[in-house]
Amino acid sequence: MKKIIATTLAALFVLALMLGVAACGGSSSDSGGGSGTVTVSGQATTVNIRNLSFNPPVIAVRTGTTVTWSNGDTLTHTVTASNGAFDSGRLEPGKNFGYTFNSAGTYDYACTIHPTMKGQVMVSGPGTWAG
Ligand SMILES: [Cu+2]
Repeated sequence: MKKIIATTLAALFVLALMLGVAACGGSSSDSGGGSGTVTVSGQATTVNIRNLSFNPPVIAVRTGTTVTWSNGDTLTHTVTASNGAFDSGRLEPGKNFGYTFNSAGTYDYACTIHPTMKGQVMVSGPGTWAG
């Protein structure tokens, strides 16, 4: 009987290890940290603000695309382009800010309240959208 219990415990331990590894892998791919550029194929996309970061931090879009920043954080942030192209002003929790990129180029932006919050929008040639 003791052996059965020991075997069961060992099996549970291995199972817990596997679940732990799976959970770790899931959360790291979830955070998107350093996972590179997210290419947007549609004419509109959303960047979520939470935990003092822009998600995804780097996106690639076509001219004519509207990007909406949605502040899902508990703090007020700004979405401010370093080249002055756009500036949300103080974006309170739950508020959105949208900007349509009509000129190709690379747009670096940051939160002026929390300068470590940075993002980038890369805009290339005209997009073709059905309808
Ligand atoms: Cu901020």
